[in-house]
Order: sequence, then structure tokens, then C-alpha cells
Amino acid sequence: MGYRVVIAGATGNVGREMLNILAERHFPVDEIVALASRKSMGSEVSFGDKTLKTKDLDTFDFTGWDMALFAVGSEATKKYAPKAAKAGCVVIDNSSLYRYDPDIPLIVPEVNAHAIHDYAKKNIIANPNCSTAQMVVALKPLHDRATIKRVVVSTYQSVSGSGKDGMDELWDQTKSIYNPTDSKPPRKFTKQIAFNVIPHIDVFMDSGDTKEEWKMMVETKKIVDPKIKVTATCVRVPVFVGHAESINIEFEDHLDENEARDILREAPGVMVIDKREDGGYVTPVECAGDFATFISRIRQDSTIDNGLNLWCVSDNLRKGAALNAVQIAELLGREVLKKG
Ligand code: 11C
Repeated sequence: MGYRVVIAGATGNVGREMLNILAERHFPVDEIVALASRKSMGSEVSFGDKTLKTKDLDTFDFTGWDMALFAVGSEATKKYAPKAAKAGCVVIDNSSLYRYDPDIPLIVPEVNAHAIHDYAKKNIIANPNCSTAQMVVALKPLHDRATIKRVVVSTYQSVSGSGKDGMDELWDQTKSIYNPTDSKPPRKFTKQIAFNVIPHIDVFMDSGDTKEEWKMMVETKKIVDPKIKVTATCVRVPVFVGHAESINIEFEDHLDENEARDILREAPGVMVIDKREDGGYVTPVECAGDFATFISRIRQDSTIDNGLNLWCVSDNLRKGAALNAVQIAELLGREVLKKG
């Protein structure tokens, strides 16, 4: 016996990946429905070797469905997630709407699977921001060994994090550099993204940090440990899929780089590729379509007493969004619903 599963936002980048990953991981599905906004209703999406025709999210009755994976953005989530939760369907939400609610667990299964039991407070579970998800997978096993005090992270985030429009803009601008008669004004990004980098993701906050940077600080505390201090600079780069992060970590206790490498090799969800030679590290184009969070360039930071540097790369549509949501669904099935 399997689950009755809803995918809300099935035609977007993340919704499509949710369907792919459920099929790839043989999630025990008895029935699946793909929902979309009225304007995309009737469009077709793939689920393994099947094709699903999307239905209208607005009029859908969630009664009798076990779980709904939402990838619709905060505004639509606010309207439809409480409706699903009230009907007894557990919501796994990819938007930022509920992440900071103390009554809603924010889960990365490799890190804080125990929080799953808090789902019942509101029948909703939050999925973290993509840049946070991959970072905490790397931080947690190191924190368990040497206690992290402070993290300084700089991100190199692909345009798919901003949706299909961002991908189209990079594609169009890149072509127009070679064919200026074909140029279109930027719509999604605030500056040229082709052959450029932009130190601005999401809105500016009073502190001067962007919301993307703030999310990394607050979500790391909620998922790993409220005592960890994080400072972030988040940058959009002209890459289609895969976020990269340069992470500097200061620990309470000494942690040798070789021991850190061994710990990360054993850590769930992590793949260490760290040879000190040309090409002995992972870049975003190599991580696209993969499940793992890749760690490279592990080395001591000799400017502080207990410091390490590392390079962390993962597919932002997978570990950063759809894969993590499916892993939460698997956890929910295993620990709570117990049907599969
Ligand atoms: C980006 N990290 O790369 C963002 C996308 O809070 O779920 C995901 C935003 C979020 O633009």
C-alpha cells in the first residue's frame, strides 16, 4: 500500500523535479495528481513513463490525500496550504512562508530528522532555501565533532534559483551579446547576468543584508543550532543549474583537515571529491542532476585558531528544493504515516 500524493505547482522548475525524483526513487505512490494555476491547467507533465494532465489548484479538494508537496511561491501557499492541512493532507512546502514559524518544523533529513514529529502542530512541514540546505548538510557532521562558532559563506548561485524566467534571461542575454540586434531589456535581474555576476538575491533588508543572506543565517540556526553565527554574501552567477559556496568555518575545538575530510566522507548526503590537483574538485555543471552535496577544497584556515575552508556544490533544484522535499516525504512515510 502506498500514498496518495499531490504536487502543487507541477509545471514549474521545482514541481517538475519533484515528479522526476519521486519516480527515480520509487516513492510508494498509489495515486498522484499534478496541480497548477488555472492558466497552466491542462498542460502535461511527466511522472516516470506516465504523462499527467494538470488540474486546477484553486478548486482541488485535498480530502483523502496523504501529502501535498507545494512548489507555488509564498502567495499561493498562503491561500492553499492551510486548506490542504485542514483537510488532513500533510503539506511539505518549498516556499519561505512557514520556515520561521516556531510551530512548523524546518527539515533537512540528514540533519534534523527528529523534528518530523512536530509536523502535527499545523500539519505543515517547511523545506529550506536552496543555499541553506546544501550548506547545513556539510556543517552538521563537523559541528557534531568540533562545535561550530561562526560561519562566513559566499555563494555563487545559478539562475534556476530564480525560476524559468531567470534561465530564459541568461539564455537570451548570452545570445544577444553575439547578436546585439536581438537584445532584450533585463526583466528578472537588476543588472546584466550574461558574462557578469550580481551581488544581490532577493530584497534588501534594513541591515544591508539581502533576504537571501538573512535566510542563510536564520535557517541554519533553526536547523542545526541556534548558537551558530552565520554571515553571508549571496551572489548570482551566469550558471544555469547548481549553487556553489565558499564556506569558512570557525570551531570551538581544533579539527584537523584530514579528520574533517574523513568525517565528511562518512556523512549522509555528502560526496567528497578533494584532490589537490588540476580538476580535483567539483563545479556546478558536474553536480546538475545529482542527489549529492559535493565537498571539495577542504583545508585549514591558518589565520584563526580553529578554522577550516571548504567548497560546497549541489544541484539547487534537487537537494536545494525538490530532492529535500521528497526526502521529507520519505521520512514522513517512514516515521509517521507508515503506509509504504
Ligand atoms: C535563489 N535561493 O537562488 C533562491 C531560490 O527561499 O526558497 C529559493 C528561494 C527560497 O534565488
